[in-house]
Amino acid sequence: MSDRSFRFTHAITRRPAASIINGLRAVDTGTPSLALMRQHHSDYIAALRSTGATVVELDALETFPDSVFVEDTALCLPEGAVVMRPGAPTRLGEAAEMAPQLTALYAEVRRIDGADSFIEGGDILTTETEVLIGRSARTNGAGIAELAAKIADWGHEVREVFTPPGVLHFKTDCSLLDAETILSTQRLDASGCFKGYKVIHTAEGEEACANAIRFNDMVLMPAGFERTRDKLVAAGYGVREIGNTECAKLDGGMSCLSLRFTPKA
Ligand code: CIR
Repeated sequence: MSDRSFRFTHAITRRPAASIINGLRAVDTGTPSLALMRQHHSDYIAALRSTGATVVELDALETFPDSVFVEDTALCLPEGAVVMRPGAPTRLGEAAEMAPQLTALYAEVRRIDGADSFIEGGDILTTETEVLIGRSARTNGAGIAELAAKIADWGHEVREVFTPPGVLHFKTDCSLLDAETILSTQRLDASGCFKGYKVIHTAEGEEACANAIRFNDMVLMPAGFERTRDKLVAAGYGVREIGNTECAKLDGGMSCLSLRFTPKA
């Protein structure tokens, strides 16, 4: 089996804007500290770079408080990229800001442009064999159907799955660990969507660390979830912990902070 779902030469990130304090959140657990978020963000970028990848750091976009969460603006595949149409009205314009960055790196960039289509990258998990998309408050059936049609000729099959109620994105509750293994909360795995994959569950009470990323030889996960970290280490993964307390106040985790890809030469 290949490993193109977790080996990448590039990542795109965007510096947190001062307006992040107005970012979207399901529950108000306090105002994020911009200084601490910047520290965590630079630790995150350093970790990605330590694998040898090229990491683009885009300037902050004050008009869009949530723009640090670049993952939601695009789906990056080996054959090309697709610019999303975020379902959060305050985030819709972030996708257009990302499009030229992708055009500079990819030969082919497509766009979700149906007026009724909404889809955010956080709802999409690309594995070695399929693209899983969770319908959510941000991603609707029209968005999923349009994306499926737009990537079919690149050889990617879409499977619609379920985002648990009250959970922001499908990937809030799961991550790819390698070609056949997923890190998932028990509540998401219980839906049966990972049949055929090996699944490692987050430890009880540590559901908030399900959003991790496998990036080359490393698994980046939020700091402070020791029991899940120990499970991953015991399973043989090279784990790097990154502070995520400030992004967590805005329902963000490791995957949201980057687009990860290998553009076709
Ligand atoms: C939002 O609600 O859109 C942001 N505050 C958090 C986005 C997190 N993105 C992600 O999980 N891919």
